[in-house]
Amino acid sequence: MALSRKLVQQRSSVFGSRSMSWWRSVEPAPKDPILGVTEAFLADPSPDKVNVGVGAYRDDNGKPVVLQCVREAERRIAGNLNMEYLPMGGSVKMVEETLKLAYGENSEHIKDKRIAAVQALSGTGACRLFADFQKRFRPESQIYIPVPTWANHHNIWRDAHVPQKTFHYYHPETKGLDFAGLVDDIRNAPNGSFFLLHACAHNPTGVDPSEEQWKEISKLIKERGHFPFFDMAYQGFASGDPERDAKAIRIFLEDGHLIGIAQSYAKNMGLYGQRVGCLSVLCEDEKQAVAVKSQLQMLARPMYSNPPVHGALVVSTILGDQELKTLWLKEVEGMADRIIGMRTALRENLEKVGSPLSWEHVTNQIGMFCYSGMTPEQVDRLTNEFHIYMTRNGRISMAGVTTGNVGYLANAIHEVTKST
Ligand code: PLA
Repeated sequence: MALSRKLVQQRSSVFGSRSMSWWRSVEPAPKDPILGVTEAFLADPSPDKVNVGVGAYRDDNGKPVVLQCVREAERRIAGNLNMEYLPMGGSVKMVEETLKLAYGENSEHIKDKRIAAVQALSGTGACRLFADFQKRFRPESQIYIPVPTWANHHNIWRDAHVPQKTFHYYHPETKGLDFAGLVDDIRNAPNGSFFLLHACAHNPTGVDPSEEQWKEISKLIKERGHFPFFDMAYQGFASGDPERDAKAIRIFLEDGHLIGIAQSYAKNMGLYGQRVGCLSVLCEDEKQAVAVKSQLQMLARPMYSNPPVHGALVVSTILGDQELKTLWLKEVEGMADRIIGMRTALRENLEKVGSPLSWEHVTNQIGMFCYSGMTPEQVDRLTNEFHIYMTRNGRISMAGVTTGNVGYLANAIHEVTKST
């Protein structure tokens, strides 16, 4: 008896020490540069705190918004919903409506069934699915990513094991597009490279190419035989009109490119946590599109099997109904307008508090973000002294600025930038 107890003890200590060693080498991961800001904000008890970190739309009282069209769609759905699995490629109706937004209501490509498209786990999931697809079928290729870009782009293509290169995009001195650098990089990339482009409202810079510049970019990418992949996370947030914000994509389509697009309803329908989006790949013909779609599904199946149903149903209910779609378009415009108003207010307040610096870029930039030009050290002071939370690259989420906090924000920005 005593012996067997000893044996048990020995055994458990062997198993115990072995199981302890399994994760001994695991170090804590670095904080996410964007979502880590939200964590720090939530932990701060100060009543003055302001969160202009993550790109999440707030109303003028700083409250999260559920769009009226979404509320109405949910009302219509309620009770009619079963909880069955969607197909691996997601809701066919949602995907159909989503393609119209990107490729155009009367797109030939949709009619010709040349687009392989699946519902994706919002914009992130669409990018990741594409990155995995790229790795599987073009394993030798690399992806060119703009500098700067949404930080998660680097993680996504890294985890898909696609080698990354960067291309020039933003010019810190002019606070505008580095068009010459961008053009050079497209020219010098090996033929047949993948280029990641923000379709509109570039994150984090708020700087988009002009229509003329897009035309040149498109021609050059075609000449060099590159593959353009568009991340369209903010359709509607640049101009207030989703149709106008699809301009860059339409230019590429006119030029006869084969393209890929990641679409997201997180921002423009306020469906952040529902994780609803779409990945599409324009193919040479219907047969190829069928094959590509089947492979995208094949990638999804062992990862998450099939996408969530609720958000997809909300989207298809809204976009499939003229009245709700009109309401949605009005609400998107309303969100974009409030942000534009806050840009003007921030600039005016900075000028009012006597900042000698130029803040013209605050109103020139478009979309959800203002790329302020503040240094990481200045951002740290904003956080430590003023409880203002934002990413250390100086990006301000204009969607978190309100009539109530814009004066406080401007004053704090002036305080930390006046000695430069
Ligand atoms: N692509 C870009 C360019 C983005 O800015 C974001 C979100 C996404 C894709 C992914 O969005 P989704 O998966 O929610 O559809 N960027 C946010 C949030 C708004 C984040 O970092 O996840 C941002 O604050 O930059």
